[in-house]
Amino acid sequence: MKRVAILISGGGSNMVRLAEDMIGDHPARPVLVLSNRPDAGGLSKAKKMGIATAVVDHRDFKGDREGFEKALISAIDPYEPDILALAGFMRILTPVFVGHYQGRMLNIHPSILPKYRGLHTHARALEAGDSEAGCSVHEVTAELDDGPILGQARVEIEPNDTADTLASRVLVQEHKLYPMVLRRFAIGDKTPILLP
Ligand code: NHR
Ligand code: GAR
Repeated sequence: MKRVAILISGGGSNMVRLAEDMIGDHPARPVLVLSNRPDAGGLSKAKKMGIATAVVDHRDFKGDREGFEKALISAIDPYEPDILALAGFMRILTPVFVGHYQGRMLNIHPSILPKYRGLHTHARALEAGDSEAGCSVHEVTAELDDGPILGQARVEIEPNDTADTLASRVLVQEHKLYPMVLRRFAIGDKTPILLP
């Protein structure tokens, strides 16, 4: 059985979907939900699901990203995770952290990579006049949103879409895609999943 730590910063809807999927014959189980924000809504959801939680507040490490990441590692490693799943985690990670969990870390990003790495993906897709948007699950490497793609899902952009309406339709696809990818990643299958 693979052990999964999930890193969040916000509401944690992707985290909930991953955790809900990890039951029965699933090859993995959630062992920790960690947030860099003490007020992240996902923390209480994880507690309700009986998952251990931890907080490492990045504001306690002003300007010291490596100090923050060493504290993250110290909070995570006692749980002996085999896999780290970033799920709306909003801090860029340096090679200190990425190297420690090399090849064991996934992220869900709200764009069809390689388009729109980084932040404000939906506004950028609308600004560019794109006809579709979506999300990607990828392996985390030292380069931001650049690791091997493990799955992608697409949605059509509608004429009246705003960044918010688009984000909520993409989120529905994230909730389908991420559990499918994690289930396969846990048994070592990295063949990309393309939805729909
Ligand atoms: N780190 C590495 N090395 N590689 C990746 O692929 C990463 C990563 C860290 C986070 C998630 C990510 C995304 O899916 C992710 C992928 C935060 C930012 C950002 O600019 C960018 C991308 C992602 C997450 N964060 C600001 C920072 O200074 C803070 C923003 C905030 O706190 O709201 O870290 O897009
Ligand atoms: C998701 O849409 C995720 O793709 C995005 O944040 C949202 C988190 O929602 N991630 C990023 O923007 C990373 N930069 P959730 O907390 O409800 O899962």
